[in-house]
Amino acid sequence: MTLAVYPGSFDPITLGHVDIVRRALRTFDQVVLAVGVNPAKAGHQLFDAETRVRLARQSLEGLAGASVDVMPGLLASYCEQVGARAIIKGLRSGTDLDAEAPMALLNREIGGPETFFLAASPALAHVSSSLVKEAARFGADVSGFVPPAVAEALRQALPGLPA
Ligand code: COD
Repeated sequence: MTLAVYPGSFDPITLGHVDIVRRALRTFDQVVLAVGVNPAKAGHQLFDAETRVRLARQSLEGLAGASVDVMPGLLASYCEQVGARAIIKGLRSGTDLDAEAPMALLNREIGGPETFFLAASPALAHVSSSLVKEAARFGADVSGFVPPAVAEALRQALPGLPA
């Protein structure tokens, strides 16, 4: 049984994230989407960890082999704790690679497993949680970029959004 951890902030989960989980499951038996803390984003989140986990669970419902967990600390330690053989990351651009490559090396050097990069699907490569939130704050319909449960949660968190 091969288990991979897909870590991120997931504030909130988007269709880009769901696509990465679905595609990772073609190679790994189980994929745990781990809702973690990115120190650069801490304090700026729209949704608390509990809500991000709930939305991720609703978004991955029915996807055999996928599960969702909270990762409050170090990714490498979490991977050891759950017996993960791989870390999954999605790459949308060269900018993502520049940010992710040092993390992959550091995670390996501190005892974590290898990182496997999946290229974003072209149709979703422009989608990010940050852009979705920004567009939603200004009243855009973002239902084409996020699962239905997330679109509903955004409507509740940002009451100015169109129904
Ligand atoms: N298509 C494909 N992939 C995508 C898309 C898309 N449209 N959108 C995002 N992704 C990918 C991202 O490239 C990333 O791989 C992943 O999805 C998650 O993205 P985010 O933005 O939700 O999450 P991040 O980048 O903020 O997550 C950062 C972590 C929480 C993973 C990081 O800070 C971490 O590992 N924290 C734990 C503490 C730790 O161990 N630190 C040491 C790190 S070396």
